[in-house]
Amino acid sequence: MADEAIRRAPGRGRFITFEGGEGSGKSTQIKRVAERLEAAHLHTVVTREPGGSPGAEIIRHLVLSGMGKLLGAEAETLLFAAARDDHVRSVILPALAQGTWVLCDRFYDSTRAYQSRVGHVAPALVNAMTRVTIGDLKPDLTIILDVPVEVGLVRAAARRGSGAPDRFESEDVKFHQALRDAYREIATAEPERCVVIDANADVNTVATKVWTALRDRFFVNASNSVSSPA
Ligand code: Z5A
Repeated sequence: MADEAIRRAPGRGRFITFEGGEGSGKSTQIKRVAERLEAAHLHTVVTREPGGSPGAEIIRHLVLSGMGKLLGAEAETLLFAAARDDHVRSVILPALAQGTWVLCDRFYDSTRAYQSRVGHVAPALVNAMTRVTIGDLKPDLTIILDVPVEVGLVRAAARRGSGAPDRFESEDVKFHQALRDAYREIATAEPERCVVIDANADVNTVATKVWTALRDRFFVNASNSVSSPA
């Protein structure tokens, strides 16, 4: 039924971002959505931030190693911005221009949440960087996966196994709780773009909720359809 509705949807791409705290299940859910869209013959690109393009992946390595933190909060923010600039220009905009659906694991809300709201980097700097890197580009839909901090950290630790935690995984519980609050604030401020999903459930249950959010936004009610992403 839903897949039939997809086939009848206008043939242009959409830009969908997935956000949330540590271990919220973004990668897992993006994979499910991509499979479903592809099954409906909608061309889909799955990408991520920081990273997603060769240049941005180099910066990702730098940031997650903790090097960016050593440079200071503002410089680290500039690294995320530089990665985003390359990613947007070389991957996201070309894909959207070709009508491809772009599913992105984290985007500018991560900078707002991690660097600005929790990291206390001045909103003026973050906003200026956002203007420079993305211009008019805005996600058509942002899915925010919400899980209690303890649940997300246990999931992330289980996945990591005996590997060392990265720069953000090493932060304390207070940091991760502040992040969760930050994402809720972002969603409250932009309800037309953001959908918060309770991700403290099994993978299939969360996938159903995520798919319902997509279906409601893009495929069922024409009044919910969005303007061109380009
Ligand atoms: N960052 C920033 O500070 N500023 C920015 O502008 C940007 C990013 C863009 C990138 O980390 C870090 O960069 C990120 C923010 C910062 N910091 N952190 N932490 P990353 O890309 O390496 O990792 P991540 O984005 O944080 O992803 P994640 O939390 O590690 O994972 P996830 O994609 O949300 O979850 P997952 O991989 O799908 O699932 C995690 C595990 O849980 C895995 O074993 C799954 O099988 C399991 N899982 C998933 N769903 C479920 C359910 N429903 N039940 C049970 N288990 C589940």
